[in-house]
Amino acid sequence: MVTLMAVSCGGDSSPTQPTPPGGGGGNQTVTITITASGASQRSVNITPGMRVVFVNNDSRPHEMNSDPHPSHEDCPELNQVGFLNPGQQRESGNLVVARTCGFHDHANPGTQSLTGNIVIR
Ligand SMILES: [Cu+2]
Repeated sequence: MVTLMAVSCGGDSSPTQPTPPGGGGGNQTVTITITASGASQRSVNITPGMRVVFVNNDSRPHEMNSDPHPSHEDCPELNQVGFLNPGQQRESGNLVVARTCGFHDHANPGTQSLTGNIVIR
């Protein structure tokens, strides 16, 4: 189930969000919500060019990065999410390469419930 929310950017200072070049129809996102019990979708399937939005609905910060920990080099697009305070959300970059991207909470690398896989195909 994909929940698309129209969020009006208020005072939240999001970092530079690159506009996808010529994104013809590929401008879609999938949302992964983090709560005290972990990431809500821990396995998502997307098509190349889509992005993943991480929403921190927990009461503590999380830091979402690409596997492997700690180098985070598999899917640099996921590292654009990074540190999320409670209530914050941020998009990944465009995931254009067909592959599987693992993610984890860099602040809690041993917590299985905060890891997951994004399958791009
Ligand atoms: Cu890490």
